[in-house]
Amino acid sequence: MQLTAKPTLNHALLISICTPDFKGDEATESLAELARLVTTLGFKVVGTQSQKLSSTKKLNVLGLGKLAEISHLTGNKGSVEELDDLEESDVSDGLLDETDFDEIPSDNLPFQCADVVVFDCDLSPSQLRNVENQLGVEVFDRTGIIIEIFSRHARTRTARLQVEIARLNYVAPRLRESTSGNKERQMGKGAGETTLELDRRKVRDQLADLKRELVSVQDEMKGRRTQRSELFCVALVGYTNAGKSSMMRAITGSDVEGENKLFATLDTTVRALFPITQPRILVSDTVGFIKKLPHDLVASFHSTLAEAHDASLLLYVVDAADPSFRAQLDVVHEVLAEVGVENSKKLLVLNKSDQLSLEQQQALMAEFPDAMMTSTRNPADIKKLHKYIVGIAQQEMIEEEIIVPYTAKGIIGEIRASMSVTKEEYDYENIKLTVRSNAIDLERLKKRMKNL
Ligand SMILES: Nc1nc2c(ncn2[C@@H]2O[C@H](COP(=O)(O)OP(=O)(O)OP(=O)(O)O)[C@@H](O)[C@H]2O)c(=O)[nH]1
Ligand SMILES: [Mg+2]
Repeated sequence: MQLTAKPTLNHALLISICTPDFKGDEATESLAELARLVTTLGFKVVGTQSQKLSSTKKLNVLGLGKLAEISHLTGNKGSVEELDDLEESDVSDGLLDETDFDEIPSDNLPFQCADVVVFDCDLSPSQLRNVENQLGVEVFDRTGIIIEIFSRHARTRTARLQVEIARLNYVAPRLRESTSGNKERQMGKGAGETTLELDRRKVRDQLADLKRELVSVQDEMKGRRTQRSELFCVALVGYTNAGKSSMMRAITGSDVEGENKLFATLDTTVRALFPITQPRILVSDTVGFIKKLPHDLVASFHSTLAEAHDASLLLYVVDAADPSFRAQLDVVHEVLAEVGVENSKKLLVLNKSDQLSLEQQQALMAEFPDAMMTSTRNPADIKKLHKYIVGIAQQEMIEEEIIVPYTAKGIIGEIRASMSVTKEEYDYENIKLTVRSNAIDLERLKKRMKNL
């Protein structure tokens, strides 16, 4: 198993282990999602296979029959033939009887040999090594795939650091498994230290360095957030590919990248709502979520999601055209609760309405009466959302009357540039402005007025 992906096109065979935990179509949906993940990574899916198991905890995750079948589909490169000679009873008792195997009907045979096998579940380091030896091809589990995508998509220093920490945490136990028994001495090792111990020490040191660096970067980010804290902030949160970045681009008039691939955004971007309001309203785009998001990755995105934590309004963007959006929304709620985001006002945004019929849209609005139906491709919807956001921001503002002498021209200009002026009255010496703004800005203004 290798985590530094190769640029060559890999032909992937996907394997679903159907445990009793899966309900209804969950296994099929999850496998379809895995196919999208694997495609995002640049692999070509050449086939899918499924195996029914009582649990994924046993050392051998594949039964003999299935193993032989998959070995055939991957070019018989591993040690599986030896297993053919074994009796069924010699194999892990976690497997159900061969007759109990319940194939997903969508199983299809690859038209070409697969050189990578991807499991739609997490495998322990020993399970992974076992099956890799049996098949003789590279094997990934779901977490491995997600971490690989995150590694490739991370652009800023913070995202890179967070992903690298998660990757090393994932690699560390696999490193132990893959090099155990190697007692060779190497340069740079301490007395009596094995290669494995040396490798582990290197990973530990690297992790410590990365964590230190992350803390300093996070302090910087925190500083920047504090500077903005008096402004009304909106955060776009949701499942990967729901359309958050597209929405961000539409409501801020910016060129934030939005792509039809999973986890296009790994860094938080912050922009002002457009058309610009007084005071400005900030919008932040965040990392997308996915089912079974590795725990380390959730933890590592804690700081990225701090934007959502500080937001006064959360827009839960869902791809309403995806039949599994309700389950996806549950995942979003779970992850946000896990990172401690449960504050603020919320709006459910049923996006991609252009993909729905009128009847489907009406049914969804009846099911979610408080939601807003949008398409990022419809300017009228973007206007409606802009108006909604401004309305909520206004509710949070305080109205005050400020009397400014005509002589203080600078201050009048500043008020107009940073606050919403709802009324103006003029007398001989002063201008009386009714303004709406946040408490901090108003306090600051009043202090300055006193010193005039
Ligand atoms: N039909 C349709 N497609 C949309 C709409 N909004 C976004 N998309 C498409 O959906 C895909 C994903 O959009 P993104 O904006 O990248 O999604 P995201 O939520 O930011 O995804 P991550 O960054 O991976 O979390 C892109 O191909 C968009 O063009 C919409 O309203 N209608
Ligand atoms: Mg995005």
